[in-house]
Amino acid sequence: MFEFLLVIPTLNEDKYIGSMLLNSEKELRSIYSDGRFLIVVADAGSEDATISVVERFMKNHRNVVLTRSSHIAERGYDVMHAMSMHKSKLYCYIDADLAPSLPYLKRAITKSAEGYDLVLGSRYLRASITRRPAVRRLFSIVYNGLIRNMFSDGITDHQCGFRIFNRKAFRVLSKKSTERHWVWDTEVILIARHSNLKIIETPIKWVEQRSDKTNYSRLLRDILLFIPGIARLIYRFILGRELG
Ligand SMILES: Nc1nc2c(ncn2[C@@H]2O[C@H](COP(=O)(O)OP(=O)(O)OP(=O)(O)O)[C@@H](O)[C@H]2O)c(=O)[nH]1
Ligand SMILES: [Mg+2]
Repeated sequence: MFEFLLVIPTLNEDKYIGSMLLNSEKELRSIYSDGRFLIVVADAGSEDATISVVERFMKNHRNVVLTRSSHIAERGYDVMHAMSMHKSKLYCYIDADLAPSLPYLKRAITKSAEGYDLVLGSRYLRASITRRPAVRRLFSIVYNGLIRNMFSDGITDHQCGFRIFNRKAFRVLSKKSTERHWVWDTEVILIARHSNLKIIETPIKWVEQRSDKTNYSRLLRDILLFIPGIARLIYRFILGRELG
């Protein structure tokens, strides 16, 4: 059994995956000096150089593996599937473009060791460092406020791609999770609350690297995708249709 399993979901990430692998491997080796950790890149059929960058890295690092799916828009499912392939004490996922958050990993792992089942990275705590295009940031804050009020969960960041589950949390989530893409990040929190798991948020550093400008067509696509997803979450977690 591994001490720590890190899953990095990817879709066309050749700009970021190299430094993400290098830095996460270095960080995990400093925390787990016995090397009992595994990094899994869960790729959704990248058409850029992501696969070749990962395969090159794997030649010199035996604790890195690659899983490949041919379906896009199943990030949550891909992460859970990659986790289910390996036994570990802790399961973590971090987005490929979040290398700046890695120095915060040790602190998050300490929270797991203190007994929290779910440790959630957050961009909106006092100690977090966040730089994002203004419109994206505004939408993210509105989304989080909306979900926090609707589900009374007290969580500041429902969509951060930096999380750690312990075995108990992973077992519960694999049994109850049904969302497959972006809404999955929010669903995870609601399932955990519904199942009385211990949850804590921890600060991260999030520096938007892709662009200083908001991509409006992507923003619109995301909003349209979230509306039916939130409706499903309301049905399950507010109208009480979630089964035990
Ligand atoms: N497996 C899988 N991963 C995906 C998919 N779509 C995106 N990803 C990965 O999921 C992570 C988060 O995606 P991002 O595009 O960074 O999403 P975001 O952080 O909300 O948006 P940005 O602000 O543009 O960074 C990245 O590592 C992506 O490569 C997908 O369909 N399948
Ligand atoms: Mg991102």
